[in-house]
Amino acid sequence: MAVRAVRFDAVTLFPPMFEAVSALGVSGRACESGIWSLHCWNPRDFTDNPYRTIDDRPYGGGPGMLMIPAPLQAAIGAARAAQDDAGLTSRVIYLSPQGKSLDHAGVMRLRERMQGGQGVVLLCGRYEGIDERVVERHVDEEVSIGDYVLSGGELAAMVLIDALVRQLPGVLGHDASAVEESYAAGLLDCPHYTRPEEYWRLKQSLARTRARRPDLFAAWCGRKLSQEEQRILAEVMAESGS
Ligand code: 4FV
Repeated sequence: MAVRAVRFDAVTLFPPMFEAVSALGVSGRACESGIWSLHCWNPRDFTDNPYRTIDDRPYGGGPGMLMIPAPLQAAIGAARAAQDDAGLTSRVIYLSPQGKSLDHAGVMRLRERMQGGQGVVLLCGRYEGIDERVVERHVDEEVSIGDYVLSGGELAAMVLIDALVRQLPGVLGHDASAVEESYAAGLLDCPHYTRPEEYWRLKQSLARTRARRPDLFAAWCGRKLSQEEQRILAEVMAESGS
C-alpha cells in the first residue's frame, strides 16, 4: 500500500523561516524526496487595501497589536481549498501558549491522522496574537510547545513539523533510531557516546611508537593495562597487521 505523502500548509507572515525544516537537514532531505510537503500562505497576500494591513489595535485597548480576521480567514480558506484539491481533509492547528502541550503521543496521533489522508494547516500568529473570532470559527486545535511567549508561532510550527517528520518511514537513516529515541518507549534515551577523544590520541601514539620505537612499545605493553588500553592495543595490532 503506497505510503501517502503528508502535507502541511502554513499560514505565516514569514514563509522563508520554514526553509529551516523544508530545505535543511534530515527533514529537508525528506521534503526534497517527497515524503512530506509544505505550502505557505501569507495573509498579506489576502489583504484588500494598498497598505496590505494585517493587524490592528486590540478592541477595548491593551498592549501591542492583533492580527485581524479577514486576511487570516482568506489564507486559511486558500490552504483548506488546496488540501481539498489534493484529496485531503483538513485540520487547522493554531500554535499558541494557550494550547494543549505538544508531546510524543500527540505527535504520533497527528502522524496517524496525516498518513490517513488529513492535511494540517498550521496557523502562525504574530504580535500579541490573533482575533479570537478566527479561533472560534476556524481553529480545530490549539497546540503549545511550552510555557513561554514566542515572537511568533512559526518556530512552534517548525518544532511540530520536525518532530512528526522524523517519525515518518524512510526519514531517519534506519527507522530503528526513531524507535530508540527518547519517549518512544516512554523512557528517556540512554546516553550515547562517540569514541572519546583521548581514545584517538592513545591509538595514534601507540601506532607511531610501535612503528618508530618498538623498544618503548614493548615496555608499554609490559605494563598493567586497563580494559580500554587492551582494547585499543588490540585494534592497533589488528589494523597494522601483526
Ligand atoms: C507559542 C508557544 C507562542 C504568542 C503570541 C506567538 C506566540 C505570538 N506558540 N507555543 N509557546 N506563540 O508563544 O506555541 O503571536
